[in-house]
Amino acid sequence: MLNFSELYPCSNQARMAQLLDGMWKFRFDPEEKGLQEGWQHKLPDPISMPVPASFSDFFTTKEERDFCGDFWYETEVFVPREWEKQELEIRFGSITHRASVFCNGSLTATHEGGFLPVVARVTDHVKFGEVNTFVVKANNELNEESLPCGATMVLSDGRKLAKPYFDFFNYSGIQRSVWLVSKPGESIEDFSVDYELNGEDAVVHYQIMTNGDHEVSFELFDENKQQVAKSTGAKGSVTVSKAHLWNVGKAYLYQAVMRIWDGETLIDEYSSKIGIRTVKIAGKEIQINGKAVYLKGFGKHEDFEVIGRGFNWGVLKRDFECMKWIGANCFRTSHYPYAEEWYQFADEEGFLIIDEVPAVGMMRSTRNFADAGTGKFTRFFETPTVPTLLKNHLQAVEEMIVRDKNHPSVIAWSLFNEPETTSEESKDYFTAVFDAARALDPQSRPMTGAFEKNSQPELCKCYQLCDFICLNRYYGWYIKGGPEIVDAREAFLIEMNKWKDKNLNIPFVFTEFGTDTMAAEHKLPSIMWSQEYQNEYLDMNFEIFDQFEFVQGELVWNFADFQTTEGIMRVNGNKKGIFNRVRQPKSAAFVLKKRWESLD
Ligand code: GCB
Repeated sequence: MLNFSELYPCSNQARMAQLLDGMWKFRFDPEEKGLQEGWQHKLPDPISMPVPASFSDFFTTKEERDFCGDFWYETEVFVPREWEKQELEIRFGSITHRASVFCNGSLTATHEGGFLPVVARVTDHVKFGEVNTFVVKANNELNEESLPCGATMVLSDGRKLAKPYFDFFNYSGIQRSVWLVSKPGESIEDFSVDYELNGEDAVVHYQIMTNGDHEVSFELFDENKQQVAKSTGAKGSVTVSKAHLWNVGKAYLYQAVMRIWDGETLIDEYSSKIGIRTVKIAGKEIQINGKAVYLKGFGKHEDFEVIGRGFNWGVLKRDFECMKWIGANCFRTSHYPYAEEWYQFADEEGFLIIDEVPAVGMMRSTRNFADAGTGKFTRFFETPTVPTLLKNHLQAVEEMIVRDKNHPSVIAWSLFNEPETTSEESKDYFTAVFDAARALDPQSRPMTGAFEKNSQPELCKCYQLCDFICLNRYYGWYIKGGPEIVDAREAFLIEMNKWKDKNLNIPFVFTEFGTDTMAAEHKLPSIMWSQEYQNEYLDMNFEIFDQFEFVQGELVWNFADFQTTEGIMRVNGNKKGIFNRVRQPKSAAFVLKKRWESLD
């Protein structure tokens, strides 16, 4: 059980939510002296820093861009006297990767993990009718106990440097919106919904979690704001007759309004959009509302010029427009849960999401791409750090499922990306993760994880945990690229036939396949890195996918070029985007558009 409410902030007659985004104060703390020197009260000699944003790409020196260690944020907020009888929380969409939150100098919350909300109860520390100081001490070091996994090295000049076991740049900071929330002492802490379709009608099972005993009501309103169902009690079921279902590309959202009552007097109110739909794995099919859907789309990143991983509505809007134009219906939140606004918009647009926990880098050799995929075994799940890693993994899974469970767009949970899966230890580890996750989702959505090349059918000990299997495969890129693509095709076919021979009778989705491609590079005949090669590679992959009826989806890697750690495998970032980093199409975008439109 989480000891804080993850509900997205809203304002109504019982609650107020004030957005604290804007220019904050900021300071690096390479010597880790901030706490002793009292920075939790006020930052000495701060610089300015936009929130939300990653701090790295604002700077013009490498020392600042690549900073690894402790860093601090501060803002001042006037808290009105009218809020005196309310409970107050400061809520960060995320702070990467760990944080302590201070209110007027007092520690109010600590949090591990950089991609899920940090909520601090500050009621006992704020001064009503006055300006209050909120300070955050954050840290972006990587290790093998936290998610995502990596290491931190110390350079000869004493500076720390992040060494991720993954390729995306270790963007850090307050990367999502911050809210000051005022709500009643007795309040709605969480709610969940689940659906059953019954002919033209739908039964909505609901549960409302409060921290008190007063009477609770639940109402549903349609898009014309007409009430379509009402019930009382913290747990119950309502029937919506002639229900409008939420469908792929055709979203329909009802408004759920929950209230706590003391007789006729309102104590608390919370409302949220919900979409009535079912998700089921039926044999080899992924079914939404009982109908098979083939997943078409992308693995993405939260990544853009200048703001790094910072949330931005404009980037979100452009990404959805590009995804609709190309005929996509799905994306995976590789490799961490995204800002909540992504899910809200996917709910509105009828997009499907595979929601991924930040369990990436659970194989030491992935820090060196030349090693990854070679079968080199690194005993990742046999080290003394594993119990703490598992604890943090379970916490992230719980926070993700609690946060995202009511989004109709979320159709599956991805509980890892490319870990070692061939040892008994990995099997034990992931069995614990899957068992915990299954107990958390009121909608019992399918659970999966993305497997890399070493997780071959005859070796992998973890695919058995999945309701459908996600494969990340690079035959024709990391394996037998360029002139060897004919052999890549053969090797790919051999692997696919091995999966086929297992007769698993469950769907497979390709969650990664792609080639690095320079947006300006053309070559006839093609060579690797040219636009022509990306197209040939995609055609080869599609020809294989289409031979196996259990392949029920293709999420190409990646939606757009993105920033990575520097190295010999990357040219100012990963260039596997179908769009470049500023969201203009490469030639492959037209290949995908043609195929995906024809698959409708
Ligand atoms: C992978 C990883 C992804 C990388 C990608 C690549 O297997 O899951 O994070 O970006 O390969 O391009 O190498």
